[in-house]
Amino acid sequence: MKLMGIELRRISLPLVAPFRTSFGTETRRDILLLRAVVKPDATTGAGAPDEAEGWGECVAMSDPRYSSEYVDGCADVLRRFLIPALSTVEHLSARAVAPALAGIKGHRMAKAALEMALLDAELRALGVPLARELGAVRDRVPCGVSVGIMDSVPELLDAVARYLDAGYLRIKLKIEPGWDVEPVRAVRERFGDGVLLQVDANTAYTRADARHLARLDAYDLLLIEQPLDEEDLLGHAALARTVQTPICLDESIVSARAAADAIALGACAIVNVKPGRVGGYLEARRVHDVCAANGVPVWCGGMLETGLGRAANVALAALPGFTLPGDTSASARYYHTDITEPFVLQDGHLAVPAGPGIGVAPIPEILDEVTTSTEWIPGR
Ligand code: OSB
Ligand code: MG
Repeated sequence: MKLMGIELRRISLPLVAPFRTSFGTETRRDILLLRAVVKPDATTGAGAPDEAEGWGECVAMSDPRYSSEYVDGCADVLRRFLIPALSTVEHLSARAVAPALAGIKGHRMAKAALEMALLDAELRALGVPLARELGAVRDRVPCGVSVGIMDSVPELLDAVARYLDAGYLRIKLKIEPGWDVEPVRAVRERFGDGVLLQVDANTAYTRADARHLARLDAYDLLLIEQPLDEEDLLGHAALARTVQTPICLDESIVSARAAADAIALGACAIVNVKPGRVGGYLEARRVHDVCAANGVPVWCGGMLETGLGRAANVALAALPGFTLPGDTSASARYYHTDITEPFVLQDGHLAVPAGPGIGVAPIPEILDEVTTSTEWIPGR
């Protein structure tokens, strides 16, 4: 295909409730969307449109607190380096994006958004759903929900009760020093042993906290997600020998190679797969493959995406190695009004979109209402 250009579009969406993690509190999302306009190759086939459009969602947050990336930085690197780098590619395809961008170091979330937009455009032109392209084996996926740090345990119990009533099949509690054993104990006591329960520390602990974290073993958790610094693989391996609860990595897993290394070192027994964090959906599939080859279960993480990123995440979560419920919650968990048709929980599951590409698109009037800026970057 030929890249005609990319529209960078910034939107601002208020969250339904503040979301507090060990790294900060989000009350609204300032999101960078990409709209790729391409001319498919003449060989695409009879009936193929002569122009196609595809959407990408960049998962970077406003501040570099989850990872080093942040939304203004992503817009800058896309505009100055990543989009221009594609104009020199001879036969552009979604598969060619990552190799073409490999000379530019890091910036995986920005790269992932660009690849997603081109993948969506390419698959739409071909009439192929993303789920089929990735190798999905299910038409719906089981959903969990990530519950932020609250001001009090009673508030937390109310929030968890509402999510369980809504049908969520797994609860993840955000934890940090001072908010860990007590909220976990309270949730277990109130909702019983049948609830699938896990925790996420977003790197808030150190190796010295191993004995303290072992106290969580009493509560039959599915996993402890990213307790230590993202670069501390050996620390996670040591922790895994002290704590019985399986260690799951999020921030540390920035590629399929990082996943293979972490598994080989004994640093994790479970992996959270986030396409933005690993540079795109195609690398995310390779993370899945590496984990599957090692018998390591994976689940699909989330970054408070709109319906665009959610559609693609749900397609990924339908792959066979995704054996645990993901942070693929319904639109209403995040936003009063999503920019796509809302994803609605049915029996604790979300349906995998069946249309071509990511299978959803922004609703123009809603998109315009939440847009704060647009910028057109020509393909060459
Ligand atoms: O660590 O998984 C995380 C949200 C933003 C940044 C990091 C994380 C999260 C979540 C929420 O836990 C996942 C979601 O529901 O999208
Ligand atoms: Mg996490």
